[in-house]
Amino acid sequence: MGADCDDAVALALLLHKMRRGECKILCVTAATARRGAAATVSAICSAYSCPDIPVGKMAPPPLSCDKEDAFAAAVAELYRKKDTETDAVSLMRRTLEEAEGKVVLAEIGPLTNVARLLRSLPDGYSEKSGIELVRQKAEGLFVMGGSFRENYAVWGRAGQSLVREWNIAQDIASARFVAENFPVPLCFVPFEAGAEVYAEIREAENDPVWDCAREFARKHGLPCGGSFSRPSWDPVTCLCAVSDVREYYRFSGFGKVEVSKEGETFFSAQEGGNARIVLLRENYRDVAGEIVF
Ligand SMILES: [Ca+2]
Repeated sequence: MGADCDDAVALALLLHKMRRGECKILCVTAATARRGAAATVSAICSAYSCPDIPVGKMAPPPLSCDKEDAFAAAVAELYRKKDTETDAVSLMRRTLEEAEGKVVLAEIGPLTNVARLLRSLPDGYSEKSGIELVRQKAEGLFVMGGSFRENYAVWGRAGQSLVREWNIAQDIASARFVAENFPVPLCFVPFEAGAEVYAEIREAENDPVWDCAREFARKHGLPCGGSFSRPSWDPVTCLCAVSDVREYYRFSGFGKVEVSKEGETFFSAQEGGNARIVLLRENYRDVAGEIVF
């Protein structure tokens, strides 16, 4: 939260679905350590009528991208919200331990917190290691991350070089660790699944999602009068996690995703593999109609 405003749309979309009883958000954690990221999450949850959702903050060290911020500090200040002191990994451990059923995880930022969760040791919240906790309590993880050759023909980029996707690139070591070791099904929702799916964010009073979009547009010198359209990498990932999107996308069979040391991602079908990837159908851009918040 802070680098790109599609994160704000993704959170608002999940909150909209929660208010309609289509999902329940157990907690939200900031995936980067920039100032105001967790506070912006709190501002959006409050504005969208769910002020009691626990929020966690990423512990230091910060990622290199945390030097940049397009909107988080400004939105935090506008809504007079402070970053929580609750640690993201502790909050995820507590949430998983206390969950009655299986939990679906969605990651729309770098995979640092998820890798830390897997590596976490027994603590006051749970006697289980992180990997055991995830194995027992998580149904799966949807990752906005990577880019896969399998989609390039439908995307219109056949033969072009692979995109090194941003979330993976921010913390390649954590992405490699998660891809290799995640103990329940992973689903990679790649760059191309959202890059040409546009969500319109409309100007509204006291709407932190609009404020995120306006500040983002300002920072990048983009036109923004009355509304702002942005690609939907994160909203599409959250839709994959909570909705039936099979009209727009296919899911591969299981296999392994390999993350290269340079941050490229490769999928290979493999029996017993832990990962699937999302594949584009010809009409995938129409999923934009499902991004309601
Ligand atoms: Ca994001």
